[in-house]
Amino acid sequence: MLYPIQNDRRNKLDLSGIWDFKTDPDSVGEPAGWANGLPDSRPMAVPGSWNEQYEDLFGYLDLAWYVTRTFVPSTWQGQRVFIRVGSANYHGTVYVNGVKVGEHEGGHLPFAFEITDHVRWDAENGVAISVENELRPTRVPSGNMTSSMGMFASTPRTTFDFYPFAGLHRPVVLYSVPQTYIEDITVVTGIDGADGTVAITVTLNAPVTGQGTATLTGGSQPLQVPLSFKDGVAQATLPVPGARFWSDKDPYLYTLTVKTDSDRYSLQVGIRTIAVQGGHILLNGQRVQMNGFGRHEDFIASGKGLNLPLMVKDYQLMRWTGANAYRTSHYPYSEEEMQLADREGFLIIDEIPAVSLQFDTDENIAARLRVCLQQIDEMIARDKNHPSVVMWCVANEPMPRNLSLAGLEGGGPADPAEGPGKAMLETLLARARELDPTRLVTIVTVMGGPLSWMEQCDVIGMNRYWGWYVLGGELDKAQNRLEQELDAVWEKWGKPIIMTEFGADTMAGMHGHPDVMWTEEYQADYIRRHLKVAAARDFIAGMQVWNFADFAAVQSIARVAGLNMKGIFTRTRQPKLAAHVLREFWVKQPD
Ligand code: GCB
Repeated sequence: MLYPIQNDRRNKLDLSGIWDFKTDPDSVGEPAGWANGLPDSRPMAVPGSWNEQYEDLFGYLDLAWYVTRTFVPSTWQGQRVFIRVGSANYHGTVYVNGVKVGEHEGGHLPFAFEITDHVRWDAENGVAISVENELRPTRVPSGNMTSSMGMFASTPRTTFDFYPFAGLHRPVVLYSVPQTYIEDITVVTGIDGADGTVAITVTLNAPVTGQGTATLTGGSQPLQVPLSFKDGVAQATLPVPGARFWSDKDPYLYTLTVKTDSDRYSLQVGIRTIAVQGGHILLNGQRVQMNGFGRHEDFIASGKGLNLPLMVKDYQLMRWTGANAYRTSHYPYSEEEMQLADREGFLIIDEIPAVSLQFDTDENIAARLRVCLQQIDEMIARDKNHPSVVMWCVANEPMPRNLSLAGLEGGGPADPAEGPGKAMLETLLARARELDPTRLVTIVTVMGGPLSWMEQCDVIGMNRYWGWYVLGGELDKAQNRLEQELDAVWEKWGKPIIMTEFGADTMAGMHGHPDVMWTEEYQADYIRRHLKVAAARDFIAGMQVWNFADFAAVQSIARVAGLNMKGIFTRTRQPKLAAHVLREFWVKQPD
């Protein structure tokens, strides 16, 4: 799944802008021909979630239609034309000039359909996309489960703690490619002393024989290898003597250009390796700590929609805290984010939308497994060439049936979800490993979940809330329990541990002496203690605070004004006291 580009062989037309929009709660749009135009509509920005653009749409998650028109020039004629949607959450159906061209399940990942035969050249073309985001138990992530969260039940009824924003969240583009085109490129980099290697596999859309070249620029001189296509596939390795390796400290990017008789495609390449050894993560053979945040794509008005100025600002703020890493909690972020991370040198744990997987009935588990596997396939296909992506995460907080926040496993009867959970999680980890043996794999574990679920991970992700959900206001005891638990997990598995979440809700501007829960002082103290505990343990390979910024969650008595307030920054990106604590630890400042 290559990112569409414009060059001398390919064309790209970005349809971002104001589209026509109309809700369709009774599903009358298709028979009524809305794919050809909406009877009455209101303006809606694309990309963007619909929920925050109009007050009455805040809670609307059912079917809705987006329609726009675009001119397609005849200079594209003779090429193959596709429509590509960056993300439609949760289910999208695409129509071109009234004809249904395809549908896709699952948000946060791109999909494309060929539309060559439906295009009107040198004329206006109608594009309609219907999107719906119903919460269902068999979807990933799931909602509307029969089980309830008791007094913490939320509106809407998600199983997860973020607002289920709906809509076209990323750009919709038309692009054209030659009849025989480069369908995919896989780049795997290696290091041998001071030299690098760039191994390339190029796949064409047809099983043809032919010649091509791969050229790497950005070093002292361009390096080139010939490509010989057989059955539409060519493989070659470029040695890069005296290579400049990609890292969080020096995110150096080369440009790889693949050329065939008819096509040309360029992408950025960072030469790096990633591995684990004992309790450490090694980037280019050197120990690296992955410090930073769990985040969300979330902002006022744009919801989960691509917001480029916000993205640039967030990277600047993360750097200001000294962070060098983050997790795409709880779904793959935009391709533009990944490109910026390559350029800015962030180390990413890339996560599918498998938040709070439940292991209830065989039927439900099988339905979710199918979706999760599809999400892993699509995420790896999309992100496999980004040097910034160093780890695949196939689940966040899979849930035991009887969650007890008491912490360490043991003592009580085995949880009924343990067996089915282990089987499913190991299937997901195996799929990610099989598709990409060059990166690390993980699942992010919940407090009180079975330790056995960690067994097949390369790195153990631990979300722990000692001092917040458990032992709130008792930071001495909480610290003690945290230390015990980290040591026990290390002793059991001997693998690097990243604390993928720890945090305390904090109302910006609320102060306390003594520092009670919800005050800025409490969050600062809580974070400082966690970072000290980690600093004393060699097997902690990263500390990722929950969360980078306050974000829209669901309405419940646990979420003031519908916000999760564990941000180090507010939703409008103002620092809380704890941001300065991070700087103390993560930025080595001259006196
Ligand atoms: C978690 C979840 C995250 C929540 C967080 C919280 O463990 O992974 O999605 O937002 O806790 O703040 O409760």
